[in-house]
This record gives sequence, C-alpha cells and structure tokens, in this order.
Amino acid sequence: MGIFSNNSERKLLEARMKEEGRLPPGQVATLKWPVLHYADVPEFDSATWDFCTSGLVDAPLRLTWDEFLKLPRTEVTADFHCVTRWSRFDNRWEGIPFQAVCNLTRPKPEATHVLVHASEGYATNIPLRDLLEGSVLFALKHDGEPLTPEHGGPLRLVVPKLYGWKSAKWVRGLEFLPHDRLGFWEQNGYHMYGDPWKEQRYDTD
Ligand SMILES: Nc1nc2c(c(=O)[nH]1)N[C@H]1C(S)=C(S)[C@@H](COP(=O)(O)O)O[C@H]1N2
Ligand SMILES: [Mo]
Repeated sequence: MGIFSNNSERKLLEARMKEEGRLPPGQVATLKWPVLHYADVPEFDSATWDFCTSGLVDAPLRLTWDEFLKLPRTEVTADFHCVTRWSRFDNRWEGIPFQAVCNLTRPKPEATHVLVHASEGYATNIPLRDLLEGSVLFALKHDGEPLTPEHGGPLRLVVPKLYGWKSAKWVRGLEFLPHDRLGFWEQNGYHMYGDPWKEQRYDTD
C-alpha cells in the first residue's frame, strides 16, 4: 500500500481533471474501468464475423475479419464519459479510423446520420459529421492490450466526444440514413445526441 489509498488517488485525479476543464458536469472520475452493457457478451468467431454497410452508400460493404484487419490503423488518446456518471481519463485506443471505412463505402451526399449496429440487436444513432472527426475509431486495443470481450472485443466503436452508450461494443455494421433514427437506448429515453458537456443524458435534457 502506498501513502494514498485508492480513493485519495481517485479524488486527486478528479480534482486535477476538474482544474484542467476535463470533468464534465455531474461526472466523477474513476481509476477502474467499469463494464457496462445490456444483454450477454457475444461469442466471436473470426470465420463467420462480418462488417456490413448499408443504406445511402455508393459501395455497400461486407468485410470479413481478415479484410477488416487490413484497413489503415490509428491511435487516439481520449477521455470516456458514461451517462451513469463515471469518467475514465486518458484511454489509449488503437484501431481503424472511422474515416477509412467511410472512404471504402462512400456515403451519398444525402446521408446525414448513421445507425451503428452491434451484436445482439444493440444500435445507436450518431450524426455522420461527428463520426468523421479524427478522434472516432473502431478500436481493437485499449491501453496497449487487445480489447477483452466484456469491453467490446474484438472490435468496438469509440466516439470520445459523446456519452459512452454511443461507443457501441461488438460493432458489426453501419446504416447510412437521410435523417436521424433512434437506437436502443435512445428508444428507452436517452438523448438523441448525448453531449456530456451539455449534460444531454435523457431526451428531456
Ligand atoms: N453493444 C453494446 N455496446 C455498448 C453498450 C451495450 O449495452 N451494448 N453499453 C454502452 C454504455 S452505456 C457504455 S458506458 C459503454 C461502456 O463500455 P465499457 O463496458 O467498456 O466500460 O459501452 C457502451 N456500448
Ligand atoms: Mo453508459
């Protein structure tokens, strides 16, 4: 045991993040990495896994696991804010930039929103322009380690600027749409956009 208990360390981090303007309103800092999701952790089989794009695109895709792994790579360090009020700072993500998939599938000009599809019927909606920001990626690794199944392994979306429910674990596809359409939590009362800095937690916020 060091001089500081884990909780003092946590409080020091929280104070520092607040000072640096990195703690959104109503959030607390965590040093741990909570696991949070609805339904069971899905099985992964590299032989049957695929990644599909559909809707308003010039080139609908169906990529196998091996094909997906051949896409360009990127690294992003970002904070992560869950609507249940924990924030985890300086997560180092490695994976495939969203832009790389977009370049392959070529959304039509009418596409304004994306419904991100994941295993077990989970889905979440995000405006296309937000997904095109450089910080958005399909992550394979977190802090240097392959993503564990409970954290979305082998592949999850990461959208750092929005609440965590937009960062779909076990992501399998993208549907490009001419308008916004509610995903899983959005149908259950969560906000359509989910900006942690504006505390857009529920559809009444
Ligand atoms: N497929 C799927 N992705 C999901 C969820 C889920 O229920 N299913 N929960 C979301 C929520 S609310 C959060 S906060 C983060 C949590 O990621 P973590 O478990 O790796 O901390 O995953 C998000 N992605
Ligand atoms: Mo969350």
